[in-house]
Amino acid sequence: MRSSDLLLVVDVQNDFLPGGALAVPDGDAIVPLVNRLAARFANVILTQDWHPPGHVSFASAHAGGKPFDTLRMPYGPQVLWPDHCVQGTRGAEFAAALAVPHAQAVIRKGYHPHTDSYSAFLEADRVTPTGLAGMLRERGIERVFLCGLALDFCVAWSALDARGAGFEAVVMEDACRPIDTGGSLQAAHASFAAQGVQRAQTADLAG
Ligand code: VGL
Ligand code: ZN
Repeated sequence: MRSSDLLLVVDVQNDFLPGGALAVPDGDAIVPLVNRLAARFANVILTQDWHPPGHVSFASAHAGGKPFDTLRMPYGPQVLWPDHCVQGTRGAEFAAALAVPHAQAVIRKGYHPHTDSYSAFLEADRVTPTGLAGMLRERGIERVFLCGLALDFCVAWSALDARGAGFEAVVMEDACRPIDTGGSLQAAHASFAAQGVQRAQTADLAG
């Protein structure tokens, strides 16, 4: 890997693992791959979905709202989710088996009560930055590899926004798992092709 490469480890948190509030099927299977992958990068940043109680993305916050329904918000369509990754809860903690002690920063996202943030770069209003793009630019990062959960939501939106911010983006597919609801996985693949997000397997990585 080059010194201008960075691995972004997206939302490897208890609530996205089997038994969690928003379990991604087979999500726990990626953890050993993520650990091995991260060991090859000098530059690693973790993201952490981090919602206040009653967050706008929770079905429970809307009268008659059901998980996996879509609601129209001022900033666009919002999928409603079970309550998940509530600040300070066990579900919001990183998976116990995640072993990335050399991670350099944790980007928390989704902490504004009325706006979701799948992306590590831009909130769902598509204008509020998290600050990650500036951090990466200041540090001379040019290429962002991504792994984690869920492929078709937080990984996909982060990869697309990495491209939008001028970085190369490479999704390590075998170190991700999708939620796959309402055509989300197909849509992610189409956007990757349209926006120049590369798709790779961990075994493809040289050096
Ligand atoms: C995520 C749905 C809601 C994700 C986060 O990490 O992909 N998905 N919040
Ligand atoms: Zn969330």
